[in-house]
Amino acid sequence: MSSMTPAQWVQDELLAGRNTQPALEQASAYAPANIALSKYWGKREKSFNLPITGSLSVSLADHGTQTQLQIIDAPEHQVYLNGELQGADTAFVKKLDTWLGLFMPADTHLRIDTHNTVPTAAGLASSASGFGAMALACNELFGWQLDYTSLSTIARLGSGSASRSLWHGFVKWQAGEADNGHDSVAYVLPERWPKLRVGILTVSSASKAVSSREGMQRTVQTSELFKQWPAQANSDLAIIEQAIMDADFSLLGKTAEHNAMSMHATMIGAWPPLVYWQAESVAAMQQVWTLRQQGVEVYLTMDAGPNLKLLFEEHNTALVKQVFSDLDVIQPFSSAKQNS
Ligand code: 2P0
Repeated sequence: MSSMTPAQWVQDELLAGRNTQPALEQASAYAPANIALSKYWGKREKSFNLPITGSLSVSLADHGTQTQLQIIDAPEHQVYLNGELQGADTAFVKKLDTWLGLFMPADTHLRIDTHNTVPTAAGLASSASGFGAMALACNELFGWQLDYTSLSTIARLGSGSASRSLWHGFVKWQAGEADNGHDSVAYVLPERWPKLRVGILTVSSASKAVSSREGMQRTVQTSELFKQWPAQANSDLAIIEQAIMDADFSLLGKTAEHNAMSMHATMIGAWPPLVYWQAESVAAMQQVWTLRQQGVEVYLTMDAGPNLKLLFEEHNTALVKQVFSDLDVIQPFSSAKQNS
């Protein structure tokens, strides 16, 4: 346990010597969603969202969150999600209020307009891009001039996976060791992989019954299989980093799929069991494996939801789309998007 609260750490250390009042009336920012190739599953500390292991993701280019902030003369923050005003008692607004309370003067209120281009709460990492965009927009609003790696710590305090959503490209979030998380930061990798494709196969865009936050905690507390997880996660992370450096797609895909399936095994071994898959998810997995047996190199990964994310390279796009005609194919390294 840290001797400091997250708010004390943010104000006294991260933002020491920087503006405590907004410097602008409004600001806006965009952050991409991200898909972990080596997953974050399990915290060593809850209030700072500190992970047990590091993780590595690829950002989803134009699939993410655009957020606009404006200072308003009102008694509380007004939060609009995809154009709809959200009630003050919704989980989303409460989470945002808590996060803003880390640094926002008590008498300053914002109108927050946040637009997701991925289905909210469907396991497509919208809380990651949401807090990523908030962190970037607040950096502008206050004129903090923090570098992105420092900003990743404040994004993490909103949602762990948000620490990976500040950049395009491959992003690594290192676990760190400190109690206050000053070393639990993310950074972008220099490698680009223009031929890499991520296909989003939406089985259901309904909100999930068990949040990843709750699911992660239940797994850590009750799953015997979770004891095996940190060693595998650390090893997978190192292998994936090497596969990226070597541009070895087979190794990348195989390790990412194995990592995701092993994470789900820890969830199934929790009590009560945690199964985010639906029948359609399993049917789609079988189709991926059949396709692979037929010689098409395609791998899958899944998060805390029923949807699949397929990993393949450009030359297999047509063959993959023949089987999954509704697939939303993303080019993480499309030329306009740099990994910075
Ligand atoms: C990931 N997930 O690495 C993993 C894989 C879900 C499965 O990060 O409690 O919403 O806010 O830190 O970031 C989802 O967890 O959880 C997640 P909190 P978060 O992408």
